[in-house]
Amino acid sequence: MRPRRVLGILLICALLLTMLSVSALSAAAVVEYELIIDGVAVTSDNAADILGNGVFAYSLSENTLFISGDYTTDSDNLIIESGIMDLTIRVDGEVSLSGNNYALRTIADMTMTGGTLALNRGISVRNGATLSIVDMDLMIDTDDMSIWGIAGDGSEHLSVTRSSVTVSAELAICNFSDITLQGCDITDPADGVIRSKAILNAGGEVARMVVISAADPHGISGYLLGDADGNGDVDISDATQIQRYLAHMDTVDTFDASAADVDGADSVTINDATYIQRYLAHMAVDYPIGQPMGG
Ligand SMILES: [Ca+2]
Ligand SMILES: [Ca+2]
Repeated sequence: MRPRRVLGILLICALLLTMLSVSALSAAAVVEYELIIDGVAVTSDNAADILGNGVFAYSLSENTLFISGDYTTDSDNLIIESGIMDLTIRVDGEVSLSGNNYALRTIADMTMTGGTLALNRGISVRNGATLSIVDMDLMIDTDDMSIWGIAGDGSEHLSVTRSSVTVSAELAICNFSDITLQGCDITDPADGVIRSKAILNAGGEVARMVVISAADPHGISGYLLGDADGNGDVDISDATQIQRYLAHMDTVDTFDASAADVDGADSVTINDATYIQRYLAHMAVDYPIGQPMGG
């Protein structure tokens, strides 16, 4: 064989080796995220449909885990295990997750939001993380009374915003360094309080059943003084509704005589409409128009 030909073969071999190692590199470029769904590590390869059943999808660009269907497992795995910082879990529609271990454990700050999520096991928050539940309905009803509902490790934070949360478990909501509710309130137990890192019943024990209910759509309890038509804002239409009311003309279905009675005197009179007009004209009014009342 002539030397030039040998050189040519060597060059081709070198080229092939290079191509092989490039393809090996691209295979190795699969990224594994700190997210495990029922024992399956989430990677850049499977993120679009993690379990191959269309239920769980992770978007790296949105840092969001989408859940869009019911899922039941016989395994002893946690269903969702996350270490991703600031992960959002977005529930699409009404979804139920059912398993034998905790439904969810996070060791990093996480927001849950979206539709309605029903779990038969609890949520565990660890490592000082903050769990934020925002604009969703969450139900946890566990028949295994060794399982806690929504639980931290003592130094974690729980924040519930404009959401309805119903938890029935051995200890419903406990072991958080703080629990904050915005636009929602504890409605069960009736005298439930947030104290000692938990939601306690009137007897001072961690409640086994907790219901947190979203406040009215305007995010306040009761009503705004002067908001006669109940739309969450005080404007000229409130004065108009009062005038129609006094003239025995049709008013909106949401007409609120308590909100309309600005001065708290003689029920609803033309004076109340006048106070609203003065308020809208930035003139002095002796009553707290536009402020939340009642509730
Ligand atoms: Ca209004
Ligand atoms: Ca009045």
